[in-house]
Amino acid sequence: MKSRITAAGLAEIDDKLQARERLSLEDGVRLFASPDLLAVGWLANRSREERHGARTYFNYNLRLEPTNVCTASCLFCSFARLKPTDAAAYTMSLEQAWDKLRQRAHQPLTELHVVNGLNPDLPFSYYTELLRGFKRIRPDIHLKCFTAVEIAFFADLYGMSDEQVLRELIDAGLDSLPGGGAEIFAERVRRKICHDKCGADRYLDIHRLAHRLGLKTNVTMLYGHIETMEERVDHMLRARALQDETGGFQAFIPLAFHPDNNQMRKLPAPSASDTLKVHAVSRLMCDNIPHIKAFWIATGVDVAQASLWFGVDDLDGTVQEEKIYHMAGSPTPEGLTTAQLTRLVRAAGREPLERDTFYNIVAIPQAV
Ligand code: V47
Repeated sequence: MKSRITAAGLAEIDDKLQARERLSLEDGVRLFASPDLLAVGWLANRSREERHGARTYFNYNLRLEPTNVCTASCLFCSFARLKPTDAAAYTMSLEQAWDKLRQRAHQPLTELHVVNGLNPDLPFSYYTELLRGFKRIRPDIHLKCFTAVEIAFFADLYGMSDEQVLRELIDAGLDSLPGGGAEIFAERVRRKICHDKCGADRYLDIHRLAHRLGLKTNVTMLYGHIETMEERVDHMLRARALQDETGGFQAFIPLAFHPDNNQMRKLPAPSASDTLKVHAVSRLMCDNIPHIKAFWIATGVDVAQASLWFGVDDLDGTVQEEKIYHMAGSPTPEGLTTAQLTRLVRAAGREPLERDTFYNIVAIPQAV
């Protein structure tokens, strides 16, 4: 492999990795520029195996999006509806949202992942009651709810500080924050694709604050639209810098842009090789974030499976009821069973493990 790494122009990067030196912005850009996908993947896989061996994680989770009414006008979004009167706009009552969990009483769920549009017509008590109700129905379930963008929106709308919002939500049962809303941190891109929601600094400040208050969080990166390779690597480096400070990120999650039914529909979707490369480079750049997650709904199931040799050690979970990607044209199933996840990990020659949100092992799946 050494000669292939050298031929790919990656010998210096390989030396740095072996000497445990950190990769720079230029190194990241060089990895993206390399035409040798397998060489980049090999480096990422080595880092993955150093940390996790063949272990590959997923969880038994449920996705819920109680409202898609949203004041923000992100160009890439196919889910949000600006006006509550729009035919496809919806807001669940608390009972309807709680019913979604009640209906899954037979499933051994360990996590509920909740995200919403930025709905200006709901009181703050909607969200605190939502969480309290979920915990009443299933006291053991982990509530991973509300992106940093939602936290910022709540603070501005209800006249609270970001810290007050987080403290009240924690009091109501919030256990961690998902990574959504990060998009691309670079100002040039944000101005174009998501100008009217919380900026990169506030996103990172809210994660910093959440970590200080004892919450774990994830961080995402929406790729494959108008961003440059430098901007991708800059994004990874900003996540890495915060992780140096707090250690509170559990997973870095690249999210492949889906172009259907949104204002950027003229753009092509990212290719499979770009997706594999983004995950591989994420593993190499974000050297202090333990898990690199392929969200199979975004990558597609087959590419997520292949990514297990390109730096990825986590496949999110069963998901179920996802709307954001399916409204943007994702052809993936609504959910996967733990048996299906187990089979696809094993078929890739990796070791499947069912985890909880904190990566404690819940079950070692038997051969199926
Ligand atoms: O922030 C929206 C993205 C995100 C599109 O924390 C789109 O475990 C592609 O954050 N094409 C929400 N992406 C999803 C998310 C997430 C997913 C999986 C796991 C976790 C986690 C978080 O979805 C948004 C935005 O970046 N998104 N529209 C689209 N058309």
